[in-house]
Amino acid sequence: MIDRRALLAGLAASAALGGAAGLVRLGSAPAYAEALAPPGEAASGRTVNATLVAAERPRALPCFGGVRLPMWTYSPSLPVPVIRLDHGDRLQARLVNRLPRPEEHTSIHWHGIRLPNDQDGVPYLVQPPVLPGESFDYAFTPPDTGTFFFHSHCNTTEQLGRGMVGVLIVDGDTTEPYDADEVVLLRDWRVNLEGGAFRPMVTLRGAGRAGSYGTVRSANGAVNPSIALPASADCRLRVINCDPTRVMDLRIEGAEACIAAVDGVAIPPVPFDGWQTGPAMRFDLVLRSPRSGRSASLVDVGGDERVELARFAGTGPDIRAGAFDPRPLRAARVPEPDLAAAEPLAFTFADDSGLALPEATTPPGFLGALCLSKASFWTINGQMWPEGGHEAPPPPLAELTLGRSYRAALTNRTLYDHPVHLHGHTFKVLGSDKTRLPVHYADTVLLRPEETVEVAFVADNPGDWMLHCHVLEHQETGMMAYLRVA
Ligand SMILES: [Cu+2]
Repeated sequence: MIDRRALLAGLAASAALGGAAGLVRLGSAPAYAEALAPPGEAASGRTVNATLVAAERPRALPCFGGVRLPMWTYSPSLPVPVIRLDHGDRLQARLVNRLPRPEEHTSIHWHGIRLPNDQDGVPYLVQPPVLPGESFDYAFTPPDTGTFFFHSHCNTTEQLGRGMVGVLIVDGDTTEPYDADEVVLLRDWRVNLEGGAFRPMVTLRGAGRAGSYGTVRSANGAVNPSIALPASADCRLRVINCDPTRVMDLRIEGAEACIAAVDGVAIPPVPFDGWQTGPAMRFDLVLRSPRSGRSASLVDVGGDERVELARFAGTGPDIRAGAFDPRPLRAARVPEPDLAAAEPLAFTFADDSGLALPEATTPPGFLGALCLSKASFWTINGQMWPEGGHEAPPPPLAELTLGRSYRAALTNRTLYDHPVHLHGHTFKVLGSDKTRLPVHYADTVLLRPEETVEVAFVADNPGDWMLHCHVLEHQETGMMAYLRVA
């Protein structure tokens, strides 16, 4: 149970820090300070049931240009299933494995949800792998509202690469309804459309460098779609980067917007001037949509050339005439770390410098059942996720005391980006030695080359929790470990 006074004190401190940096509009503070009640108090008594059948379903997404590809998905819903809960609802989800390849086991990791360890979906570590023909039942009540997603946690490069992703939204964080609420799911696809096939999801060259990029970029399964929004309205956009590989530098052109949540966790609205968004990272924008007949764009300026990913078209009569002053979300209930008493930790993300990076582009051949590649390139604190893989996991990288606050320096000693994800907990992101960021909370933190980001968190969730890079080829070639909280 969170101490409400401690939570509010922490929020006031965050607002003061942000205010000092000139980023937080003070007018937003009172509504933002209306913290969410714990789901126990808000419990709806409702259970939402979902059945997710992992199977091969040949489909032609709009971004495939009419070509059907052997997608692996959780449901016939395209581009992905969206599970929507109210805060306090219990989710009961049955995963059925009907994947066509013998021994292609799977599981579901509910990314960013602070759930009980045995629901976290990491095969071998917290649950048995779910083999073809088998099923597994998940049940939990998400403690936080926000924008989340789910995916498998073994051979994820291929399973997610072929389409096995879903969105999980927990409602109940608005202080006033927005005029629209849209998911914008961003990802690339590694496809050979002429050949009607997926390209190999893993290459040695990619795995040892920035990852193997997709060849077709998409938003909600389409190339640069036009998303209709009510005109001149305050619209919530839930932007999710579920790409296996690509870090996007996302901007809005042609409209005013504020960032209202990062990785599902509300922050006082901050004017949006771009967000470096690594794989698995999300943010919620409130966008004043264009006037009727006009459009705005979501663009990625992170690569060699600017790429327009989606357009937002103002449709119907203009809704709002006044100045853009979006309502904040209600404050989250992530426990506030005690920085004065926090124990220091340091995690260094590096490459195995003894190894020359190969030029070959042949797939290294994944040991599917062990959840790791034969090739290893990456380390955390000098340790590589070893050959025994998930089935015979190494000792934990660190053993943390249940209930204690920790302050961790996450350092990238490589030439490549690493979005670092910790399961079962949410970081408070304190600062970076390279990038200026508002104080915010996140479950996945992007480390640029040679950057150190300081985070803090309360180890309040007992169990074994993965800490890994979310560039999936990096994860599967060594950059993976776990922390034990007991
Ligand atoms: Cu990485």
